[in-house]
Amino acid sequence: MDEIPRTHPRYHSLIIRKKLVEAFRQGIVVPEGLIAHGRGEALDYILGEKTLEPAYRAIKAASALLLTSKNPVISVNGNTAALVPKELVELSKIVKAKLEVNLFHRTIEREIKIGEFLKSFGAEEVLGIGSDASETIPGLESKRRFVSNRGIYSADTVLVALEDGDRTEQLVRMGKKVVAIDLNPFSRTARAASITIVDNVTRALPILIEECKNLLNSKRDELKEIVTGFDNERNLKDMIREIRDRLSTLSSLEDE
Ligand code: PTJ
Repeated sequence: MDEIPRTHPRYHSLIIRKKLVEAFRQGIVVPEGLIAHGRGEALDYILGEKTLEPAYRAIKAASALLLTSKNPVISVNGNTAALVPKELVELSKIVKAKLEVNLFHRTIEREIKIGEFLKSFGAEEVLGIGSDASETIPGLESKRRFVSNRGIYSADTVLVALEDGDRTEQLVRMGKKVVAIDLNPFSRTARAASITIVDNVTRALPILIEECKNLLNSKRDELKEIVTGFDNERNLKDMIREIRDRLSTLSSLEDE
């Protein structure tokens, strides 16, 4: 593959595309994952390709929630494995969360490949592969319904990224807390989740890791207060207002 010159104005964006295309050729990412990325890129442009204030607030609440959960699980799909494998493993170690492969376009070959890929970045155990995904999320038609008994099925908190709305809704119905990372503040996932981080997963995860490290030694009561003080609906509205204000500034004429 051609080298991308570091001086290219869209260097980072091109590197991310390259990672996804390589992971697609390796059989980790599905073609639909490339389409999903395109949608994400368009939304990221509207955010100005930076982490906005409401996302920082959601990240803080998500960190507190993950640190106070008994059985937190990080759900991994093809795109997240390709984009942030090192960070997924690091986060799982800091908050003592299990890693579970959960795919929309599920095949045993991809499950195994993603599991091995995460292990090459230091993961000790990866759930949800083959017969380990023997439990079923009720009310879900897609192959995302197959989950591990020790993982998503019994989790109290599940972190999902680039997810479809159906599973988030069902997980919440099962009584679980869901942390979603999604660039689309209007998606069903964003609205159904307990805490939605509207940001690019490539920016959000490193910030989430830092925030978890910052809060690691905080008292449980303080962490619980951060979680209960967070209102997802309000935060999503704040995010949409930020986007509106940004677009208003960009569209205003100087002499207005
Ligand atoms: O690996 P699989 O088989 O589980 O399939 C994964 C995909 C991504 C194909 C599957 O989950 C899917 O089709 O997702 P959707 O329904 O297209 O939703 C993806 C959401 O993630 C959309 O709202 C995108 O805007 C958003 N998104 C795309 N790229 C990013 C993102 N959010 C955060 N960071 C990104 N880099």
